[in-house]
Amino acid sequence: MRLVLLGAPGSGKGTQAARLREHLQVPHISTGELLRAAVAAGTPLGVQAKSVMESGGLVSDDIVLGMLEERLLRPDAADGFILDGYPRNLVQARALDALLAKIRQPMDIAVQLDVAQDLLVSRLSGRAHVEGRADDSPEAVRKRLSVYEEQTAPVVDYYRNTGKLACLDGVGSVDEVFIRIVEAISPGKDVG
Ligand code: B4P
Repeated sequence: MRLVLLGAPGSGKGTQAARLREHLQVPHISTGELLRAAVAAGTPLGVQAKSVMESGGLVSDDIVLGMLEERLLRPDAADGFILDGYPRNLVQARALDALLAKIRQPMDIAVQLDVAQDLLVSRLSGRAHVEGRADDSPEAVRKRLSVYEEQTAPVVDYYRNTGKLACLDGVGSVDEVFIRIVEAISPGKDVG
């Protein structure tokens, strides 16, 4: 299965993708994690991405697409993947369609996790205390949420128009949300 997870920062994409990887036995590809690994390794790409990420902005489309293409072409992604954190704007959504057409792996479903803004803020500030991620600071979180509204929310309509979108309630325990996703992606389930 080729699945895209959509949702605001803090909506639970990374959390659910980790569980879906076990369930579907396909790799979890997170552009945020790929970028954080590049930053930690101090690669030229990481050096370029670091300050943008810490401020809560989006890294340039070209950098992220190149990184994603390289990852999707690895053999472990040949039978499917869970894509988390990409696409984040309409340019990326169109680039993904073109890339998947090129490698003949059309997407099966996009799942959007819907969570109210005040809960997103409280989840991310909780993570800031536990993990100390630089982009979970209050200023960066504000910026990430406004970038989401302006640039990423239109991607949801883009997928709605393809008839491949499942919009799910992302509020509840991690288990409850997981069960909703598994039901939505089960064979024969009508989406769109
Ligand atoms: P990401 O790593 O994608 O960060 P995120 O949106 O915060 O999502 P994440 O998956 O980490 O968090 P989750 O909601 O699971 O991106 C980081 C940065 O990288 C971006 O700001 C950008 O700069 C850059 N970037 C990434 N992709 C890019 C792209 N395509 N183009 C350009 N730039 C890009 O979890 C959040 C918290 O909620 C956790 O603490 C979790 O424990 C908690 N939580 C989850 N589910 C819960 C539940 N059901 N109940 C209670 N808490 C829950």
